[in-house]
Amino acid sequence: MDDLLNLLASGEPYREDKLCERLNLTLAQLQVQFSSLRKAGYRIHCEGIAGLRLVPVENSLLPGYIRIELQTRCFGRGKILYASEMGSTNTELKQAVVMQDMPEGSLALCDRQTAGKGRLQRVWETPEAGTALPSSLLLAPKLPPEQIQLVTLAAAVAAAAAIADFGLTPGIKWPNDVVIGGRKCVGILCEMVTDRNGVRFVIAGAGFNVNQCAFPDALSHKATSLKMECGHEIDRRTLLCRYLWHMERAMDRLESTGLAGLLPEYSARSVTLGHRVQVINATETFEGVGESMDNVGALFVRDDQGVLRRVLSADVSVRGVMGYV
Ligand code: BT5
Repeated sequence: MDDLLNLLASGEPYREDKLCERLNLTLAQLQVQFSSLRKAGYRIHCEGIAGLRLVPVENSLLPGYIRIELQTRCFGRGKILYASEMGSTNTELKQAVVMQDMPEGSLALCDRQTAGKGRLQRVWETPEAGTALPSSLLLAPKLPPEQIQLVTLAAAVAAAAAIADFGLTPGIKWPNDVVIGGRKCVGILCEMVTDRNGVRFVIAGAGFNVNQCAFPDALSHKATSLKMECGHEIDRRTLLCRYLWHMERAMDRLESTGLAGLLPEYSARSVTLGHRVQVINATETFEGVGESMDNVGALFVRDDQGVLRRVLSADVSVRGVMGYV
């Protein structure tokens, strides 16, 4: 079926006899493949004598449509696991990595996530099918172990840049939130897959709020969607492909020059660096100003006594003192 999709990806109509010849199939076998594609949700249009044509379906995350739009070298070009519903795309991808050969750049995507994970055992809500974009990307970062958590920053930079491509002005709240107007529109959760040689893969999970019109009461003061911000629907597939393109560039920079390669863009969008923040960890809460980051992505906060304190993402929440950001 993949070979057939690859041929149809050009968007040109193909005659059935030509397809049979190119793919070395009988007409009956070809028709079975077409019927499977239609069942999976692909739209195939009959253009009379010119043949059959694959017609794009807006907002669809079907792998064949994604492949047509990708502009990347590697990201999104591995295997694409897609289902209308998954528990967690991160968990799905992690299980696939253990069970089968998954190349870097593979993805897990769904329309509705029923057990989306946040950091620190928190829940990521993606209830309404087709309005959000829960995505997980398989990475094999060429980074020393102590810099692996910078992948989270790269994902935040890439997600923000993809959103900016739609004319919005997102900010990055250290370390892993993309926000607009003080409300969160993307959450990022990177998880590692290790073996006895160390980190084998990083699964970069990014949950985009795309076309939601409202959020449950508990989230309404701190969540927003791209549609709520720009007033119109955004195609999730186009957004995904922009994100993958920016993510590939961000990872290239991170791998070649470390944090220095990402810092200008990260700082320009940061709503934490240079801003007043409140740090909440298991034992205390303090306020100060986000000052800088070190080369593993830890945040330095100058507290109100003038002491520079190093904050690691794993064990704290950082809030702006004016509202959520
Ligand atoms: C995160 O955690 O922000 C990471 C979220 C990562 C989600 C993606 S979706 C694809 C992939 N598969 C997964 O299973 N996960 C990843 P954290 O910083 O802990 O924020 C979680 C908190 O954000 C929750 O406790 C809520 O307060 C809030 N929240 C939950 N759902 C939200 C939403 N849709 N929009 C905005 N905020 C939300």
